[in-house]
Amino acid sequence: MKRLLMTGAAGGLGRAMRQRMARHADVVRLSDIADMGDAAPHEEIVQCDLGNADAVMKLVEGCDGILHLGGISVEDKFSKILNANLLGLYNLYEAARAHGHPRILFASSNHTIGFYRQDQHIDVTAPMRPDGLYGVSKCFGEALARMYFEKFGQESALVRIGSCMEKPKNHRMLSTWMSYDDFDSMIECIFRAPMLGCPVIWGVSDNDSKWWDNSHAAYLGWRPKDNAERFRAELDAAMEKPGPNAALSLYQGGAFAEDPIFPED
Ligand code: NAI
Ligand code: 15L
Repeated sequence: MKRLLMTGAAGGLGRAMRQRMARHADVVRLSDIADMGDAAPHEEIVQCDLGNADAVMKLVEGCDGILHLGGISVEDKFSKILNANLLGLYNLYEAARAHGHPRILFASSNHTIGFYRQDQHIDVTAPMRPDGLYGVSKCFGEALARMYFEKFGQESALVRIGSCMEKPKNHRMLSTWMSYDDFDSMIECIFRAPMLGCPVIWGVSDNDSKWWDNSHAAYLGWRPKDNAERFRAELDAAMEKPGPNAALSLYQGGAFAEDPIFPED
């Protein structure tokens, strides 16, 4: 790509992926509502609120791919989710429509299906079962992306990320973990594919205990290489396994299933 936009650049995943993005595009435009530090020679920095339609329209101009990581990433007050994840996503897709349909990787989440139990194995035909308002916002995002595909031909990958971090933090993440290397190779496959369409893809490494089946997306050629199993002994030594009736052991979305609806001020 000539110019890749990465939103959410100041967040956990954005910071982890930032340097790697240089191999995907000549110029990487970074954006977030928060401070992103100084730009490297191949970077452009644009600080803005995804909820600001004019700012997002300018942000997307000149980009031929978008890695959309920005937004509220856990359960929160609905007003915050509404601005960043619903209005923000609408603004992004409208800007993409106005600026030549750059391909979009939308960071969706396993919390779209968080109420499935951990003894169930599912594929992308399973009905959504969001485990909170955050999960609902990702269901909205997937539906919005799908509508822009059907109506305008806008291609997107709807990546239901499990837990993308350096290593799994608890026993549930032995199933949900995706390594940074595997995410990076997924990004490459998504932006290189001659034809993408609008697939839902599970963002998970090749974990022995994974719950999700990606066989429908084999045409993208993504072959995750990491396996969370190598962290099991370390986790066993570091913490007790949660009891069998804890949300962390019962639901695919883990503790998110127990989150309250956060009141507005
Ligand atoms: P994060 O919370 O660390 O980063 C999100 C970034 O979005 C933050 O830097 C924040 O300032 C920015 N942001 C929030 N509201 C904004 C607004 N109104 N305008 C502009 N920027 C705004 O989250 P993380 O872990 O980096 O995740 C990145 C994306 O991937 C999120 O969309 C999250 O929902 C999704 N995801 C991440 C998973 C993970 O394991 N890290 C798992 C599933 C989904
Ligand atoms: C998510 O959607 C969150 O953004 C992230 O912080 C993790 O908690 C992840 O899911 C998870 O389910 O482990």
